[in-house]
Amino acid sequence: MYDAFAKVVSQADSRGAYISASQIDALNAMVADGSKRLDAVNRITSNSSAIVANAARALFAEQPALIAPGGNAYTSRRMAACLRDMEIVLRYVTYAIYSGDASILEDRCLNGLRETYLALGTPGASVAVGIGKMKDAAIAIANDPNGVTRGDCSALMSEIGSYFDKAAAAVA
Ligand code: PEB
Repeated sequence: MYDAFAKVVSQADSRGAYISASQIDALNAMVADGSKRLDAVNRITSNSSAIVANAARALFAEQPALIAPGGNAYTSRRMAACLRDMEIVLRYVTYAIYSGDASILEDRCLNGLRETYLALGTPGASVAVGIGKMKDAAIAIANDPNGVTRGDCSALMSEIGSYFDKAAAAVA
């Protein structure tokens, strides 16, 4: 498991090289913009229940077969498992945002998830749709200019989007 700093160190070490000036510049920029990152994590974390519940509602409105008898989210037990899964993915995405690196998301959440869903008979493509809806909601919340110092958050927002995309692609 890496963060943005440990990854650079590990890559330099495996080459037996010093950390390059461009790598230092990139990490320096990440530190300089660090409050944006922490604000984004804080906002997503503190709205996580709403992000999950709204994404799930929208998913079931689009794909009602999931909650009809025989569906993959039918019965309270499966519904609970589904909401829990979405919450797990969102939580790991927040870890990736915080550390500026996708490895914790990849290693501890996405690795083997497609195979798990195949074995369970859970439709990965539907999970991916749910993740896409969480992405839109999370970015809308994280990118809200009200209540924070205003600045350009476009790079951070596309980084955040990339973690959701990675999660969706891993199960679709
Ligand atoms: C992954 N999900 C489920 C299971 C596991 C995961 C391991 C089987 C064990 C259990 O039921 O608890 N667990 C989950 C995860 C990690 C982990 C991401 C990462 C660390 O440890 N059903 C739907 C939707 C979708 C869904 C499409 C969006 O109709 C999910 C939510 N996951 C779902 C369902 C089950 C499940 C299990 C319904 C239960 C399947 C079943 O028992 O029939």
